[in-house]
Amino acid sequence: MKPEELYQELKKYNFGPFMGVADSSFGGFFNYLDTLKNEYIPDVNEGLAFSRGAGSYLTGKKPVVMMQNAGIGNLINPQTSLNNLYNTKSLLLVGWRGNPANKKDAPEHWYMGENTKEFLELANIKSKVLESFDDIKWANDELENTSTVALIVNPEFIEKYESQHKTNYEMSRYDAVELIANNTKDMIRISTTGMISRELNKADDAPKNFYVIGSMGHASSIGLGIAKEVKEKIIVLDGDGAALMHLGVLSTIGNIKPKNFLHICLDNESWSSTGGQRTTSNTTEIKDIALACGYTNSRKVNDKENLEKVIKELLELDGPNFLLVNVKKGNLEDIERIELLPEEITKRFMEAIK
Ligand SMILES: Cc1ncc(C[n+]2csc(CCOP(=O)(O)OP(=O)(O)O)c2C)c(N)n1
Repeated sequence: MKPEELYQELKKYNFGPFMGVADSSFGGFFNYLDTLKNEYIPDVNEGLAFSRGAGSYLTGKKPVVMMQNAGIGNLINPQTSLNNLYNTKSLLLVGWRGNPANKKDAPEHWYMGENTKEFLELANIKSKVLESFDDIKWANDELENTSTVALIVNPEFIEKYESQHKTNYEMSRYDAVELIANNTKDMIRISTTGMISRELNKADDAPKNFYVIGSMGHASSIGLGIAKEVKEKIIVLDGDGAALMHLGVLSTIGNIKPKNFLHICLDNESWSSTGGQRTTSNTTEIKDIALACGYTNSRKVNDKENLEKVIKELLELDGPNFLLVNVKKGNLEDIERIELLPEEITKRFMEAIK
């Protein structure tokens, strides 16, 4: 199905506005919507997209909330205690990563992939796999009787559409990751979901690397849990999308004030891992938020020379320290998945930091 056809069909039933967090399964639909005026704004996490949708429903709209099935985790609370309780309504489009019928997806998608329908059902959300325009009519009809209905989208079912979102930065994310890796050798490094972990794995795989391949937005919290218990430096490699998804943790970090904590955010103003859709980081000064939350030092760089200089400086200073690195959107071509299974990452990491 072409993104523009899906959009036009949804408009026949007056659906809109559109909101959510991108999924590579149907990243093209996000990219298409972003070319339209006033139809779509990205959110920081799926739960907040959903409650924004509830707000728009209260004004008479028919919101469409879009997400990867991983985002169902962020959705459960506002679904069970907002839409389900108040009968505010939303149509969900949910990307089906880890669908057991498809060839093997990455490990972070296995459990949710096998249980997507069950999770939705348990949250009182009726669902159907999107296969034709009839399913949109079905969803529209169902919304007469219930608060939230989901159309599950198989990867590749919606055709690709190139992202039109442009940014102005020069340094590639991989160059930044490599430089950071070279300057933090043998340190404990916690890297975020998506390509940033893959790029760290390629640049300098090491036993003290903990790759957070799922749980988007949780890398800094994992790092914080470790930082409180060990004396060694902890380097967290975050993305802007991931940092924004659970930005509240900056307050906990600033409150606990671990001296050994360096939080680096690679900000490309995009969800590059899912196709380069824009995030809202261009209007949010995360560096200043970190400082306002109680980080000790917070800096921003956008070229290799300064990146190296500032990392060296921050590693010498007591933390928690924050470094925002502006990088180009885009991923290293043909980068491999991390070979180690998540449980092997845990075992190797625990041995290494003993
Ligand atoms: C809860 C949740 N929502 C969505 C996703 C899909 N997802 C994986 S990586 C990613 C983008 C991460 O963006 P960012 O942190 O900015 O890093 P970048 O890829 O741009 O380097 C998204 C949206 C996910 N894994 N989990």
